[in-house]
Amino acid sequence: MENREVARVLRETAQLLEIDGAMIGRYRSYERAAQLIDGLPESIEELAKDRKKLLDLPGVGDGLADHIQEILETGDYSLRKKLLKKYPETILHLLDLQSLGPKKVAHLWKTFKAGSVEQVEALARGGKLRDLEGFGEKSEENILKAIEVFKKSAGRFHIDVAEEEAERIVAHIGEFGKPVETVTPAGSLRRGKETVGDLDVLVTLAHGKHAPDAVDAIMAHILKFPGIDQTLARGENKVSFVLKSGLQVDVRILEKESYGAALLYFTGSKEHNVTLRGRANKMGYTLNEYALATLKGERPVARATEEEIYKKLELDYIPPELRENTGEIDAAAEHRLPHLIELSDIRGDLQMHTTASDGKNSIEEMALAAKELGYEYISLTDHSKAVTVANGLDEKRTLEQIKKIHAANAKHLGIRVLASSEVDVLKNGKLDLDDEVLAQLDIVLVSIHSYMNLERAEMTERILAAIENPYVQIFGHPTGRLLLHRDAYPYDMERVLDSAKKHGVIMECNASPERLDLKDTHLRMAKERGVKIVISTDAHTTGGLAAMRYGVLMARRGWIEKKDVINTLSTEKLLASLRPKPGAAHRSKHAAAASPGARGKAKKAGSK
Ligand code: DGT
Ligand code: CA
Ligand code: CA
Ligand code: ZN
Repeated sequence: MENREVARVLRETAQLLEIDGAMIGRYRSYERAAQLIDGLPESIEELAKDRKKLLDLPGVGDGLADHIQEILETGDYSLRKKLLKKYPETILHLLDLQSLGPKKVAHLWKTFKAGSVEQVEALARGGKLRDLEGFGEKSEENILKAIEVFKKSAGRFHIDVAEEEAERIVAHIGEFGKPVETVTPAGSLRRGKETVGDLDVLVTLAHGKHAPDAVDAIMAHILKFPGIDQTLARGENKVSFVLKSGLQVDVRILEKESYGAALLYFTGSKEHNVTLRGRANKMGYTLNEYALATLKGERPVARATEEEIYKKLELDYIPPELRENTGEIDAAAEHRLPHLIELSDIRGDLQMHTTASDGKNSIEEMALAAKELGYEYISLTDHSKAVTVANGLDEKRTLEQIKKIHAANAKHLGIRVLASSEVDVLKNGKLDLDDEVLAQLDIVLVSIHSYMNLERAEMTERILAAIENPYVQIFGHPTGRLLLHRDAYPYDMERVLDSAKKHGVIMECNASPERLDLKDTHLRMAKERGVKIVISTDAHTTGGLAAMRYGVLMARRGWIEKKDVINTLSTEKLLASLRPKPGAAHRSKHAAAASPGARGKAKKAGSK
């Protein structure tokens, strides 16, 4: 059983307990265990083979160890099952709604016996929630908005979830051995889309004569994949099934000769394919999942690789991330496709949290894990005080944190740790920390975690005010979207990007698979204006640092190149590329080497 699955069972138990009105400590312990297991770098299943190791985990006593064992053995948990006799399973969907916590869900259940999204929607539409204690008209509105997001995202999955499932399936199919030659995920996953509807997997067979029932045997093997919940269809060379997570998978088995054509077809997007087919037709060809062929006589001219097909169509090779029919085919014809950024270009990570706020690892643990990844620098961005739920740091604690970071650097960890903060942008656009403290930070990153339902105009002004603040250097997760949970808050992106360009503020592409924010189209807008990008993981654990690749995928979808991204630079160049701090104009070019203390007396510049 995967860590994620175990964590899900524990988390749902915690939520059900909270709805049920259990004591805080009781459900918190389940929630904490879920978080812990989610963040573990090793497999909980492996770890649990040795009970002592399980008990060594922070916060895991005998009781919890028993529960985890039970979940691993039975795939479920008796307390969760018991609670689901009392409440409908659909009540868990209500908890997915951004605007409803367990308290409110419990209230809705008690008052109306409402235990599903449909029921709550009907109540909200009927104006039945506004008079309820703790709700109100605004909250009714927010619930309806959240229900819209829920419906839109039903049946879609975060990219990391889809990727993990795909890896497991690919490994399983690979175990069959000959004549299976390649196993490749195509579809939206290959295009690096932020959420995935279903997996499309292609299996090729080696050349030569196979046993007549080879394909049958392969299909039978595929259907033995342990994660399968239900088989949907089994055709001549295609099987479809649904995994326990609810993710659907289509696997196609094909001859190697037409692999390129099939890969092109099933990678999509559909819109890219349609335009490509149009071009093929104009050139006297047909293009389908088997081949690029002459219109007359249907003689195949290219089919084994995508490269050959693009070449015959007189196009440069188009990376999957660009295949959205947003100008990539013209660009490929005119040899002006971007040279997309790659994961190996990344030299550091500029947003992450430690135990000082809501992270799970210490300064040194984060630094050493980042060093393992080959990075030259990281920047620690613990929350500021406004984010009380994340134990945000006030001025005093921020100064202490800076000292701790300096002390860590003094130990020569082999990686530079930059002192930063994820400073909250307050409702009025002001920052959550005093200028004197901001002046002490190596990098000032700001972001929004409150009042996300402002009207478009007010939100635009708020963000512009933040960008105009002379201390602000990076704007973190700029649209606040939580994939499958919360839409981006609306504001005038063009004005904000123009202002970011004017003031030299960097826009973040947050790599957390829950965010991926800025998204592709916004990144492209930023690039067109010459606004620089930073790709950061926002990791809350050492394991979270691995999310960088999702951010790079999103950046690639936004046509972003190495030169657009500041964390491809060396430490010195990176620091020199940031917006200069107020009062730093007289400083020498050796900003990177200057001691932060020397900047302590920076004059108070007008933050509005
Ligand atoms: P998803 O699964 O919703 O995240 O998105 P995709 O892009 O993976 O879409 P999917 O699974 O429906 O189809 C995979 C690819 O196969 C798609 O990108 C293009 C191709 N494809 C599937 N059905 C059709 C079709 O009816 N016409 C064309 N032209 N292409 C199709
Ligand atoms: Ca798909
Ligand atoms: Ca599909
Ligand atoms: Zn944040």
